[in-house]
Amino acid sequence: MKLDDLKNKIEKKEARIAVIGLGYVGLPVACSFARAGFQVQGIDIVEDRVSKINSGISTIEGIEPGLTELLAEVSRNGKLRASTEYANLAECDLLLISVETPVDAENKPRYEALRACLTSLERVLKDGALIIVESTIAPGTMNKVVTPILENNGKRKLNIDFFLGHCPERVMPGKLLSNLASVSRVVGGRTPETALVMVSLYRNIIPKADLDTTDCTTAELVKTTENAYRDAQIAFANEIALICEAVGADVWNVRELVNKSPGRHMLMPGAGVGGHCIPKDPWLLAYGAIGTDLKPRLIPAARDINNSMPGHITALLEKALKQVGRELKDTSVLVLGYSYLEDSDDTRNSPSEILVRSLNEKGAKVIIHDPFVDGFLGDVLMKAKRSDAAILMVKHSYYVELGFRKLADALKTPIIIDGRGAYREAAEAEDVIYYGIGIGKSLEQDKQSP
Ligand code: SAJ
Repeated sequence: MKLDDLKNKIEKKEARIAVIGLGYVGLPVACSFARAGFQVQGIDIVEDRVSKINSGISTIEGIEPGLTELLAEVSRNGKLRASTEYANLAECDLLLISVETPVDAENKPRYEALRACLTSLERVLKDGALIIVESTIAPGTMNKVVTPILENNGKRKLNIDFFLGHCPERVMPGKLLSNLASVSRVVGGRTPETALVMVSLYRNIIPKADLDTTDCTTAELVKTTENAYRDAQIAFANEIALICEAVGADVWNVRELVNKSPGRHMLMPGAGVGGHCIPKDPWLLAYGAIGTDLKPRLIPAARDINNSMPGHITALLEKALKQVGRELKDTSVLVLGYSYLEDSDDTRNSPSEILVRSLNEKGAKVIIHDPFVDGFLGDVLMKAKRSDAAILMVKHSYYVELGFRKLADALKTPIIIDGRGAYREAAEAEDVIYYGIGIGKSLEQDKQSP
């Protein structure tokens, strides 16, 4: 009966919605439901974030088309209210959780934020409420972590006193709002009836895309798998790049020809894998197997390969410096790109951060440029004039348009290490010492032979 009540309240837009965690996942969701006509109560532990949101100021970094205007509108008309107090959730029928779920140095999930949120929520939970976790979580988390906290030693009974679902986010920084409305979602309900109520809820903000109903465990697996899959694909491309370097071929040519074979879609090798989800989600997936006889092997191996790529870039630089009788110590190195992704200002888990740390540890003097990241802006050629070598870590359009020639001519020594295949033509320039991911040096011998 309670689920039917909930469905009716959703259809009449009388259901009160809570969104807990007002970051790059929660804030667009809160704004979207408010725009759809629901009364939304946002919760966040950061006071400053709450006050900015209540003043209609977006707290999401970077350019997010439409979000600032929408937030201004729904904060002004009162449809979205933010607070740090969970007491404000006592009247909420639907509670969406989008708090951080990082992994620690041992690659185990850190659920402190999730547990704290659930514990606070449990104290004020309205009878018959539906709680939906949007954060990415390891398979089994809904059953082993979320349910026990909310049942609170028998104080409540799942599917009697409250209902549970998992609808993992599929956000894309830079297009948070448009993506939220147009990308399909996996709608995992603890019961099939719950999943259907979730569909009626999400249809208000996702008008057309598929809302695929399933159970919670499947939803946990789909989200972590889709990102582990991408990580493994990238690791495969990186391993092929290393083989091409070893045997003297060009991985970019190999990749182009491989992808002409039906059903092949080899991704791009590169200087590493950063971002808010690809480096972490494979570990959440692998963690799901903890306590079983299965020990995942491919997932950790893929992570290991991708994590090794910044070190490989350093090795290529050391090879290039050796050619001119130099070593890393006291060499000025210009790192081009500090964000984790081209044409983005997002630096989370950036491979460049790992590279810079290792260059500093080896005594190099590091100069960083990035046209999107505050603190690393400035005239790239002026920075090149002070540098003995340049490493391209991020294929920003700005660097592609600049081209390698101006860069090489500005450098004190024309050494270019190419982590993203942006300057492949430099391999043909006699006056440039060029090393690129996946570009084998023996190509040089073929050219010099009569
Ligand atoms: N990368 C490579 N080679 C590739 C693709 C990416 O080295 O062929 C590197 C990038 O340089 C970056 C990292 O991997 O450092 C991640 O890049 P990404 O393109 O996967 O971008 P993300 O991290 O923003 O991934 C998001 C994910 N979306 C969600 O989690 C909702 C991912 O599932 C999407 O596939 C991806 O966006 C996308 O396709 O844009």
